[in-house]
Amino acid sequence: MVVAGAVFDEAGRLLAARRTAPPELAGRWELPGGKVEPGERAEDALVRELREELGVAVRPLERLPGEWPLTADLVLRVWTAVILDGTPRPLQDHDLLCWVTPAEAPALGWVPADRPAVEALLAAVTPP
Ligand code: DCM
Repeated sequence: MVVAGAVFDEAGRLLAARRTAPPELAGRWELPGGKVEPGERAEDALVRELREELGVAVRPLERLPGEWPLTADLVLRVWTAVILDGTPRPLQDHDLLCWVTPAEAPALGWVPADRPAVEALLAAVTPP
């Protein structure tokens, strides 16, 4: 499983991260996250991944209903989350971060799995 964070700021903007790898995904935007390790809880993996990738401490809030296929054996699940500590920076896997309003989000070049997830997110979530 791959877990990703729908991180909102206090203005209701969503954090998007631009991937640097693999080549077919480089330059496309995603909700930051990564693979759950064996024996790891999904929410713990999300906290770990966002600390590693962005240098922030987050609190997962709620899982977005649904999951989106990545590969034959991987699915993407998404949690809303808020930053408890730190300012996100692209430390690994990304070269650029961007806070987008819900109105701006659909125009980003999302990685394929994330586009329907972001559409579901924006339909479902009233940002804090
Ligand atoms: N992935 C994705 N969307 C995300 C996070 C990850 O499509 N929001 C994909 C990209 C990789 C795989 O999941 O193929 C593992 O992610 P990572 O390389 O970040 O661990």
